[in-house]
Amino acid sequence: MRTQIAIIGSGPSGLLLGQLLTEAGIDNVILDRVGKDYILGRVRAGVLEEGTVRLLDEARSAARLHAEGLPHNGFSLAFDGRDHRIDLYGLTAGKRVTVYGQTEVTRDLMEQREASGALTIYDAADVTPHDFDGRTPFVSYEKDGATQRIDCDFIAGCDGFHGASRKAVPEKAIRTFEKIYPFGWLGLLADVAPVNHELIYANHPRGFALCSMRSVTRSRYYIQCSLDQKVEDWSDDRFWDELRRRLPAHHAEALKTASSFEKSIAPLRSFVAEPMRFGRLFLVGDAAHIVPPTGAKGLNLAASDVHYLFEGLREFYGDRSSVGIDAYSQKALARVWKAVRFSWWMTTMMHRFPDTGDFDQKIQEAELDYLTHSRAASTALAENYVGLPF
Ligand code: RFL
Ligand code: PHB
Repeated sequence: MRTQIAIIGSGPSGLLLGQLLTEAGIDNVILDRVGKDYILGRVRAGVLEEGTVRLLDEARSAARLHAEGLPHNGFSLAFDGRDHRIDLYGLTAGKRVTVYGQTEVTRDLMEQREASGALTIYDAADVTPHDFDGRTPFVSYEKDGATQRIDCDFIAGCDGFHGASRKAVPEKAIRTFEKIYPFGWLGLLADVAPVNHELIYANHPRGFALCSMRSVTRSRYYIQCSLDQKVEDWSDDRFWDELRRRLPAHHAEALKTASSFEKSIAPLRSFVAEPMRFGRLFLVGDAAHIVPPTGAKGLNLAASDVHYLFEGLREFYGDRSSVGIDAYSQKALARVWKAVRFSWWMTTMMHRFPDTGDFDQKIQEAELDYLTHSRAASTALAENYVGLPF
């Protein structure tokens, strides 16, 4: 088989890139090692920047997002028993974010891909990129007991942090930067009205908590937990009790609970691989970088990578110019590092670290107090949260 772009990974990066290419008349094939239902069973991000929504519009995959997504003009930073609202809309001259689950983004992109007739190969084992340092790259994989091969012009490695693309790059050609945080997030999903109409990020001596949502009837809550905790240790009742303790009293009293239908623990890490291009192989999204979820940036960074790569590929096929693809890594990384910094900063300010003492807690509270009372500091937070331009 032959295609122009072989895309490894059918997560948001691979699907969005595939849809933009298809719309532009550039042939592409997506391969994933798992099946559609497995991909749609993953519960992840919930906050979309305007740039991400714009790209989904461009991919003609945003109809349901516009009908069902919840525009948010602000969020709350809770500490010292009180709420402090960050007015995103007012501080950024009219920008906002949209709350709409990554699962739904993925579902919409998959449906649009199916309607367009573009090929996705699910349950492909041992997907491996080859010869990307030359002019004739190809991807091999195992399916139905046989080794298959797709020849292509370029390979897009959209296969997440644990994927095969980054691993195929020779060690001497890549540099990685990593920070592992000494805690995780325990997340819970339940069909119950959210405690507040906007998100609440809470700093508390017992640890961080986040009140988010998927709709007006579905809530997504997280609490910071230590890495030795197991999901089985957390009954719903234990989770709700712990969440209540970390919220200001008026929210704790208003919190409505229900049986959860998803509960999982995610470790927190910052990771960047440089560069993001190796000959005819490009790394995109989580395959190249990971941020802790505190700044809600992971999915949005995947979208900005896709934007830079898609524009480069469109120029390559449209104008026979490689200027765009040559600039991909540098442009993407400039935005990535700013989001890595922002996510690290939010994480550091909001969490209780194992060595956080009373002094460090006071410093965090002073920083939060400054942040919520200085227009300059709030503006810097808001500008990053709604997303730096791309
Ligand atoms: P994905 O979503 O991991 O998709 C990669 C796809 O590649 C496939 N794959 C392979 N296919 C073939 N061969 C292989 N060897 C393969 N290995 C893997 C996988 O099956 C999968 O289908 O990466 P992508 O597309 O780059 O998307 C990145 C986002 O998923 C991620 O950044 C976000 O979910 C991060 N994130 C958040 N981002 C936000 O922007 N806002 C948020 O509010 C937000 N909250 C979160 C998050 C991530 C979380 N977790 C669980 C890590 C909250 C959480 C709890
Ligand atoms: C979510 O709704 O899953 C979510 C929202 C905001 C974050 C992280 C996760 O910062």
